[in-house]
Amino acid sequence: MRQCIVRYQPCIQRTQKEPRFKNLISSSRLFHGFKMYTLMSGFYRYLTQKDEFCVVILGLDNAGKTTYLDAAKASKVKGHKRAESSRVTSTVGLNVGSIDMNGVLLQFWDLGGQTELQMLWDKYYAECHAVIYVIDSHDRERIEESKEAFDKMIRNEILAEAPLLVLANKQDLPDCMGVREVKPIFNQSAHLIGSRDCMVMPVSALTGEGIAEGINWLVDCLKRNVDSRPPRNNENR
Ligand SMILES: Nc1nc2c(ncn2[C@@H]2O[C@H](COP(=O)(O)OP(=O)(O)OP(=O)(O)O)[C@@H](O)[C@H]2O)c(=O)[nH]1
Ligand SMILES: [Mg+2]
Repeated sequence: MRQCIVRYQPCIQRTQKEPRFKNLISSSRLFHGFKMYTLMSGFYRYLTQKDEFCVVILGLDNAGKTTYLDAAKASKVKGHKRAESSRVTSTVGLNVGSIDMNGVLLQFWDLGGQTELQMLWDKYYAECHAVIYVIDSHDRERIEESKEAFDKMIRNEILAEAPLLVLANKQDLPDCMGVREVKPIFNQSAHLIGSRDCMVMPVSALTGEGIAEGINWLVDCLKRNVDSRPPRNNENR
């Protein structure tokens, strides 16, 4: 004779167990979902993250630093409209701009060049990866003053490994000093420049001549120099 065993399961017990089981499944799904999300977003960040470098733009007042930054953006940023030169006023403090190119993000810090503002330059040295030094090639009277400010800057040990782009600006003006004239003056400081990457280039921030070439050179140097000055977003690699 077949026995029929009916287990007694009180209703109350079933209704208590089911929701607990369901909670377990849903929290484990949530956990895996979260893990997937973290993995996917980390992977996305890895694919899209760009090395970020900071470049400080220095030089005497009126050298053309702010005009240069505008020209640099015009040469590398699609759709950037140049500011009217009559609207560019002397920088007091800091003017910033960025360029996204060749897999890197360049952050430019254009500082004021007036004598009393030069004291602030070294506050930016620790965080910058390269220096652009702008010279007014048309201003023969202040070339020695510019060289002195340059020497003071490169003497600073914090900048020892930072690539240096020296721009003989205002090449569009008649009677300006060409690179052949500017280079020997700044080469007198070769012992201070040492082994860092250094290039003197003729440019016109007004016409845009030579601007893109300088930026390309700088980006190559920054990429080569990552061991001594790692990019901002990647300092722990
Ligand atoms: N002809 C000519 N003029 C230029 C050039 N670059 C800049 N200028 C002019 O030089 C003047 C000063 O330019 P800025 O860009 O304001 O100079 P700055 O170095 O930023 O000066 P501060 O902000 O005072 O340190 C402006 O009248 C510009 O139009 C250039 O390549 N050629
Ligand atoms: Mg300026």
